[in-house]
Amino acid sequence: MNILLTGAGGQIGADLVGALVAAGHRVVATDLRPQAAGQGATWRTLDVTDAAAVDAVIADERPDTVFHLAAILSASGERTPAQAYAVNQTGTWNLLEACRIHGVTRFIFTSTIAVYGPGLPDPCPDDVPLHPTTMYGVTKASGELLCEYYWKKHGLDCRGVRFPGLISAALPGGGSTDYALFMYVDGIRHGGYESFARADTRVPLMYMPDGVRALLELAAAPRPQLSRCVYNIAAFSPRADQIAASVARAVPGIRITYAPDPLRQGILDSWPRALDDRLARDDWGWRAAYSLDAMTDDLVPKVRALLDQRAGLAP
Ligand code: AKB
Repeated sequence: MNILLTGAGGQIGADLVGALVAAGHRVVATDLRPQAAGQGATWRTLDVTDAAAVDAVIADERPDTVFHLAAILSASGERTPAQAYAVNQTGTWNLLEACRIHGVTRFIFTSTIAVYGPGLPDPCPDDVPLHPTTMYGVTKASGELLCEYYWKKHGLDCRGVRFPGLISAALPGGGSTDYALFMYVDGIRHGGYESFARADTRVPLMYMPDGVRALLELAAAPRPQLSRCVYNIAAFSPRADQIAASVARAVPGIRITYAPDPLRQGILDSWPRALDDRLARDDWGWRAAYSLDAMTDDLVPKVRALLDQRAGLAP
């Protein structure tokens, strides 16, 4: 396939670009800043808030599938709501319009547990009233509705997943679930971490290889099998102190303490603690492969390698 990604320089793109190239697709990776290491993709600069630029790149590259990853995450979005609105809301609109105008076949949307608000059942099913508490959640809920609209009104085959907090060998970037990733990164580089989330915090999380596989499997699923546009997907929902124990098993001697940050803790407490992903399982055979401990065993060497590589690059 001819694939174009937005926000390809972010956490998901870091793993998805390589997976798409390895699967034999032609990949155009776009972001505000093109990456030096191309991973076999062509890189182009793209600001998704610029409608003319979005139109021009879609007209020029003529992708058949677009993976729309560009977004400002929950914690950053509360600090810069206007920017979150521009990137997440206007950016999604710009992409959908360009896809419609230039006849793109398929649009893959990355939604999130942040579309949910407080007071929902655990595990939380796909179809419940959505009352998100963050600009990120508001714009992603709206993006889901836009996907449904463009599918029903214009036949643009929009599909997406509601991602749990994703964990990978990357440096954290503005999400409220970053406490989980920091336990690995700071646990390894500093021997400990003061978590901005309480020890009993519990939200849905997922290891990135499962997240990337979910996008690839959903993108490839025959449309008649899909009963909706956007699906919950789930993996595991440990308490923060259970993550700490899992990291400590693989990195002995680390010290994790807890000093909740009101902004991010408030956001985390507004999300469901677990997701019901039955519809994704039934419709396209979704199954997460990694448990918390299996993730830890795979991730710790990768985080060490990332930190070594960055230390090597440091002046
Ligand atoms: C965030 O914390 O904002 C993201 C998410 C759950 O979508 N990781």
